[in-house]
Amino acid sequence: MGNRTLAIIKPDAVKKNLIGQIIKKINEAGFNIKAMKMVRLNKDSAGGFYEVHKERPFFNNLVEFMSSGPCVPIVLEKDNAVADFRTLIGATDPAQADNGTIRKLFAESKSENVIHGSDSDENAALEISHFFSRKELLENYI
Ligand code: FUP
Repeated sequence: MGNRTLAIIKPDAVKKNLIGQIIKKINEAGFNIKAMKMVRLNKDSAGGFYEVHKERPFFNNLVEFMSSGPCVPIVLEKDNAVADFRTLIGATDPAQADNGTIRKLFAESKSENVIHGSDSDENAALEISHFFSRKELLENYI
């Protein structure tokens, strides 16, 4: 078991039926799936998740987009999970992302860029708790 990061397969990728291809890339890069679900965020929840960006000009669009359809939050485990997952997804703007990254392969714009990855261990812990209860993370029954 390594450390953890939070991924979200965003609504654009879900609409384009890319969930399977994206999870395949994630597993091939050595990440293990610890927890996963499909949810539809409302605007309050999407705004809360991206609270750090609330003064930015793109905030309203971001909240609109992230609540526009279901998304797939996933808790991933790997040594060096946060940094390695940021490398795997590539730059925020797919036009700037390295070849072979998930955003380069599948995303079309900076605002609708297919996937989220936590940017620090501290934020990973906060973001995981936004979506998953202790029970969902630690126990395997419902
Ligand atoms: P990232 O860490 O790569 O997901 O990027 P940021 O945390 O900087 O931004 C979070 C999300 O805000 C992006 F995924 C998409 C959106 N965004 C824009 O729409 N426009 C921008 O100029 C920057 C970010």
